[in-house]
Amino acid sequence: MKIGVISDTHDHLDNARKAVQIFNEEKVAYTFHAGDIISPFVAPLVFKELKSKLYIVFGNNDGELLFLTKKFGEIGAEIKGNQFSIELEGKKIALFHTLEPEILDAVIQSNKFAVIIYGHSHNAEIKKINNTIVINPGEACGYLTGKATCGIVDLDKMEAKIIHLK
Ligand SMILES: [Mn+2]
Repeated sequence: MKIGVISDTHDHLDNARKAVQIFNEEKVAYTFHAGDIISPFVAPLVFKELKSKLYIVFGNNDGELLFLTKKFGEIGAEIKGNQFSIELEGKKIALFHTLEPEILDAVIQSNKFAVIIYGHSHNAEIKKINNTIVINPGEACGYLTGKATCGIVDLDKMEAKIIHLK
């Protein structure tokens, strides 16, 4: 089973659409958004086309919390506050926008999660530490680094990849 991973879309509709298209083509079973969506209208304009279940946490730039929750709720997605974890096929996934480095390290070193997903830095990175895949899919918007990216994790193979959106 594959999961789609995306963060920091920051209202870039074209890149978010491309990511949704890739997630649909790759037939991901779930998609995780690690925050900084910004505008609620991104739900009906872009993420409505996503075929998989979508879980979202807020980022520090998400301000319209109530309307974001409402509009994403209308397309069947779930905004889970600032942090979220779920078990899929016996593998625990953690999702948050950011953590202090020492706290993030402690969560990684706990070995309790198969996959840890976060964003915020806008820098794409994949690490495998013990049995945990730690993935920052980078920024889907591409505004800060010039690299617009998302990610896909294969939970069966325990492999992750970064995908360039442009
Ligand atoms: Mn951001």
